[in-house]
Amino acid sequence: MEGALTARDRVGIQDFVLLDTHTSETAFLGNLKKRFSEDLIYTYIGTLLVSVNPYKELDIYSKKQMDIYMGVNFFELPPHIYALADNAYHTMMAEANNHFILISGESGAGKTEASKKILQYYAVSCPSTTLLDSVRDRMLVSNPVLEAFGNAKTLKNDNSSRFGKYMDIQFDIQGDAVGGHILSYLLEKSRVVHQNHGERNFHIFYQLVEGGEEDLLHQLGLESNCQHYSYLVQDECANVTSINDKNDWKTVRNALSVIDFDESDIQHLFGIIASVLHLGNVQFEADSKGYATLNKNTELRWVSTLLGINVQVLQEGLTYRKIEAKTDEVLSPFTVDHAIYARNALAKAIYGRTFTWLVNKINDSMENKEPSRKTVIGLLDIYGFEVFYVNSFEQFCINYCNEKLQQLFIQLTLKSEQEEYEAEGIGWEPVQFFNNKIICDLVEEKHRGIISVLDEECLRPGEATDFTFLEKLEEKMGSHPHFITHKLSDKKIRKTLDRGDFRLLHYAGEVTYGVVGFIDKNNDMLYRNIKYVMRQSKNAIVRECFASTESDSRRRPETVASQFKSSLLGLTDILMSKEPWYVRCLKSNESKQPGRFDDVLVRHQVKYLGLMEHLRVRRAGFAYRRRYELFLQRYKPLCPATWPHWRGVAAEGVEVLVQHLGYLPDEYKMGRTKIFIRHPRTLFATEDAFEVCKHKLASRIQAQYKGY
Ligand code: AD9
Ligand code: MG
Repeated sequence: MEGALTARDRVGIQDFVLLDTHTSETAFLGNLKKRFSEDLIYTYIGTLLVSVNPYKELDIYSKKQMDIYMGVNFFELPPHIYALADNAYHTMMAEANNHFILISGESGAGKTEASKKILQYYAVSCPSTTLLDSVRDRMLVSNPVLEAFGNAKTLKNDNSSRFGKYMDIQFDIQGDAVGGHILSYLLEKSRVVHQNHGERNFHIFYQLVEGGEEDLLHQLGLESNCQHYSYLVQDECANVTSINDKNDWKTVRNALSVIDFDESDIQHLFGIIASVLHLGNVQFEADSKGYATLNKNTELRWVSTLLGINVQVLQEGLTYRKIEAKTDEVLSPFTVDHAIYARNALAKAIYGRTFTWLVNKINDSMENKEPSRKTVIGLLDIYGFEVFYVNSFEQFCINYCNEKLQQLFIQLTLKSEQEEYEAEGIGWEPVQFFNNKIICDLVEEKHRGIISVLDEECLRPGEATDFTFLEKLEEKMGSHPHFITHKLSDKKIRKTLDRGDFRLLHYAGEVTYGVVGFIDKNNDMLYRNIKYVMRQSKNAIVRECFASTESDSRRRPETVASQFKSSLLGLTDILMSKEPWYVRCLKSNESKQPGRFDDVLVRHQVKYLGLMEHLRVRRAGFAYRRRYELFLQRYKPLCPATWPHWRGVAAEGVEVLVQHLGYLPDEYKMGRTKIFIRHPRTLFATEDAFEVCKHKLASRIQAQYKGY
């Protein structure tokens, strides 16, 4: 009988910790599915937020909704990304420390959307002054600009992030959002010159060609037709129903003026985008000796005009390599294949460096120069785990990055949580979990990991090939339980592998990588003479991008994978110094259909993201812990025996205090240095009492609690 259904039957449980059936995967999925069918895409596991992509617009992100969540205790309202954002914000304000929100999940699960919602919440809801409005506007519009240059349609997601993004949002002591800073990670540059079937190049190219004003296109020598550009038509999917390039162009164009771009910056920036398109159309022919020549060079002329580089110099840069002999320089001509390679390398370099320039420019515009104390909330939105039919170096890097973030999650939740109970002497039944450290080591270990083997091969130019790299891997990794190749596998598995493949058993599933292109992409070579040529550019951005900050010495530059590895280690350090919050995004189905919940797909993600283990630790564990001294310092006005001073040992003061507040024995435990509180509700009640008390004793207390 419909009427007999309770709200709980209908909408499920909003916090898995409260799910009273035993913590089985089936009960977990049942609850997620029930909520999803009611358009309730968010569910908590304690303070962790699980989000299931609805693939349809929901009316839950209005200003009115933001107001509802502002300053309200986490568990009093239905789960929402705003509640998590608000909780992180208020904790940051109360504790005056730095936080970060780790948003994870596979490609298309909804990470970028979640990170945008959080940023909007801070920009719209936090206290404001007119002066600050411009900083906030810039923070907000930085998104469409970076997405235009750094996102693209893939087979998994029409707006897939092809770079990793970590953004600090800075707050001043009053809680105003006063500035921002972005760190970007490894852009998938190869997309500029090549896209797999069914995928597109970066959005900005289509936006410019489809949406650019007639005058502008004329100035840039562009035709208003994507089909004309070989870098855009490789997969013949320029039009995507979910994307409106013309409208997006207007948004980006408008955003650029908000972020302090003057007309000359804009002209130079679009000059670069257009020059990349023209470069893609530059064709070479073989002369009688088989060397590359340029027959029809209209396209090259456009590149030359737009970049402000002499056409002869440019042509020479694309068809010859300068080799420095003992006393002289010798020009060595390219074959056609070689020239195409050099042309593509140049297009990738120009685009990649311009992207970095753009991030720096956006950072300048969001910078807050006030020297006052600031705290930050960091937002991490990276490319999600991905498996395609063909996987290459790019997927290897992206999936390695996801392994690292999973490892961080494990360290901060499952592992350290349990280690802390042990260290604090809290009785505890350990929860078993799969630790993916073994896969991280397989990829990154010094001298022995896949990246080291690849780097070693990259040091043997002329001798090493992608296949010798594979052989070395087989020698070194042979018996590793997460690594197989055609040669190393048994008959049944061998059928599923090509001779040029290696397969990694990632935490999120198996991925087969084709080795072709690994050495080349890891070296990311750009001939020195073409770099010199670029430095002569009259286009200010190009000149800046190729300015000789990188040493011209003969020392080998760090390889792409090694650079990426170091930047991820740096990121881990940044995150480890802050307090974590988690959003785990789940993909509801593979075909991007609104409202469809694919049980098998969701179950798989719940498994590999370790959500059940997290729930078990949470249910049996303690949501909140604080050092005795800090806990007492904050809440001592709530008990006559501890106010205004407790003269004894802090732990005893805390015991007196919580007895006075009526904590039940099951609700908390006393560790060696900290009090552990099982459920946030208990703490929220204490916090509410503290707020009331603060108002009552306003002047006396507030003097003591300045800064809280
Ligand atoms: V990737 O790793 O960058 O390839 P993301 O970032 O995880 O991936 P994204 O946020 O881009 O995925 O979401 C993919 C698409 O799902 C969006 O373009 C939306 O169409 C859809 N989506 C995601 N989250 C929501 C939501 N909260 N409400 C409605 C959503 N639609
Ligand atoms: Mg994304």
